[in-house]
Amino acid sequence: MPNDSAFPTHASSPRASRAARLGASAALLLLGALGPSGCVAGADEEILGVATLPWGSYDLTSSYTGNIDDTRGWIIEWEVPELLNESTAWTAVGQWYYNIESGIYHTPEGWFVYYFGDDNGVAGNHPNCNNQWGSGGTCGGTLGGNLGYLQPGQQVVFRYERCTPAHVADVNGTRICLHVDMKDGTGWQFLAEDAPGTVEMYTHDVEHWATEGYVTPQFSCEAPIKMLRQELKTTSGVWQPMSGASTWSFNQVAPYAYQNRNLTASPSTWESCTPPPDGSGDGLRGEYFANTSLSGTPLVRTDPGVSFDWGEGSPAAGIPADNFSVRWTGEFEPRYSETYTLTTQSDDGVRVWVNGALVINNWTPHSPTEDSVTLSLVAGQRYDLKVEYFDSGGGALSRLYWSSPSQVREVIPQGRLHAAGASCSGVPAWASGQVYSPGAQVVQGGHLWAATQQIWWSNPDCPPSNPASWCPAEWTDLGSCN
Ligand SMILES: [Ca+2]
Ligand SMILES: [Ca+2]
Repeated sequence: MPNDSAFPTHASSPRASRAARLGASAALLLLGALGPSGCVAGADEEILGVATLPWGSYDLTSSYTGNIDDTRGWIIEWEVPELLNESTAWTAVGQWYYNIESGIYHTPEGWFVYYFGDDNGVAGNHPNCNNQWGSGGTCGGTLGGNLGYLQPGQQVVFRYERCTPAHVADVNGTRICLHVDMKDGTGWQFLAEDAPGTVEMYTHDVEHWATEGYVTPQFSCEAPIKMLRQELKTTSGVWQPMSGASTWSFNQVAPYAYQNRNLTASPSTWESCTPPPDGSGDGLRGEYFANTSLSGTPLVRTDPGVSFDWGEGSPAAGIPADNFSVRWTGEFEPRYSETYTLTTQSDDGVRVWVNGALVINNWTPHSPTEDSVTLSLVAGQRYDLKVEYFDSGGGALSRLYWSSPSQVREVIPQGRLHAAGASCSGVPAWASGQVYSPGAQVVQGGHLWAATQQIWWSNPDCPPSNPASWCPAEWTDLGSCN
């Protein structure tokens, strides 16, 4: 892989390996008799955006699960999407490997093609391709000419196959060549790559570097990212369409979604974009604890959903990178009356309750793992949801997906989640002249509060130094009461 300071390096292989490690378990539980509950979402808490996704998130991924060793080539054709916003993020729409990594890329300067490969002296041998990034390079972009900026709606074909002397002099078929057809009328461009024995094959439909200071790219569903055509070359040298739902596995993270997937067609195709908000929900109440036992006074915020990959980092200020726990509470609202599969992806432990019933329980330290439950749900009803999670060391990841016969798997989106308020039932009202220990909880002004310190009736620390007065500085606000 190249490592140029002006360009983010890619780590697709470890991510693919991690996906392969994900185990899956399923349980069947019917909750058709469950009714709606009456919780009201807290509305005054901070709403966190998708910028909480880590740098280099793969928001839409699709993986080929066939036997790559049985192939001798791959053609994949994409259409450049329309970007809805003035994104400042570096974005790959379509990034794929067939030993050589390539893709369609966007920076604030526009769309272009990039590729990485071993430099055998033929990389980027087209006047409008360069090789500024290690052994790979770009075609288009600031290079201009007839391989100038790609435009929305433009189709680009990537063709990988074993090189022949017609492509590269002095080769004997042991290298893989990448040909990129930019539909510019001047023919193919190509480069060579050694050692095809380590072939990988998968795509990331949206890989973006949206993080603090960047804007998450939004793609029009009218001019979406389109994967238009795929063909595989057999060992006997025949190109044939690539199809079959079992060939690709999909994973998507809000705000992106697949639409118009046709995986049983020949060739299989799909589109992806940023759908408009669905539902009026605000997310889930998130309580973050500086221990693995969900104890003590939490940091409280509203999360747009459960979709976090914190890596080796901390989930929030004041919370350690290891040995922390999170409780998300609220309700979720299905779109359809049918059987849903709820799936958690967690590192480490996770457990999920729906309408008070424990439906997923994997409260153990583990590497990224998937757990699922099948539920019969009714459209428009609100179901109580509680997710508890802990990280005991190393990487930390927590996601909550749903899928049904009418929708592909996605993180349960913000609009379909309704954050719980604070649970104030049985908590005493604050009273003047009382002594409160650290962590003691009271209700005051319709909010739940926890004492941040020992509070004496005569405590002089909090101006205006009236011990009989309510002093917010001595308390942590845990949100408005349910
Ligand atoms: Ca950790
Ligand atoms: Ca961990």
